Amino acid sequence: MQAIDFRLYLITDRKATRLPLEEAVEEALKAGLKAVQLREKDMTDQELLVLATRLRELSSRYGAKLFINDRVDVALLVGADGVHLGHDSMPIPVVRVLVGDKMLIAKSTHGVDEAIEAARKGADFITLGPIYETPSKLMYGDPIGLETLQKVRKKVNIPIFAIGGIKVYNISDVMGSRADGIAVISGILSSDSVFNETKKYLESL
Ligand code: 3NM
Repeated sequence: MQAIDFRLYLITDRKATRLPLEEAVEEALKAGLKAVQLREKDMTDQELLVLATRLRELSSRYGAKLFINDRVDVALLVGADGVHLGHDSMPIPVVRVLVGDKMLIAKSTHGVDEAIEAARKGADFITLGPIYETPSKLMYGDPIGLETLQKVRKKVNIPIFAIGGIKVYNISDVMGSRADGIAVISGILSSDSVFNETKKYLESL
């Protein structure tokens, strides 16, 4: 089983960055990023596979882990390090049969019950959010706040990555509530310098 040896988990959204996505991801990798999730839900299968293949090459070159959102088939094809499942994805135990023990399985969760369920079903780690307001608020609902993070922490033993509105200035609050790491889209991808901002996040962690 692979180790969860990172605390900053960058999630892609090619619409959140002015740079071509591969360039933005490479900037973050150059700055020291060790885990990235490809999450582009509105691409054709062919486009997604091309991008996944390129991100696999890039992440391997920089010694970083690559996760693929939802698409177990794409994750297997490109030799990703893990797959990140959402609410409507295949169930964790089914995915475990497909990917075996060598690939990590992450699950998005939004509250105490979902987090407990993900851990029970065998997720290797979870994201939990949205902690704060996020640009994509409509999709994720109201912020759950640090209180929910603290509650989940008491109930699950697998690593928790806080997500949703995580910025450099609130990292210490989030980590103080005993998250194991943070997952970020806009704070990094929409910044003026992806390289500099990634450095700032990593330093604050
Ligand atoms: N998942 P930003 S919040 C992709 O709560 C995603 O599960 C969430 O974007 C959840 O870092 C979110 O720009 C968006 O706030 C995170």
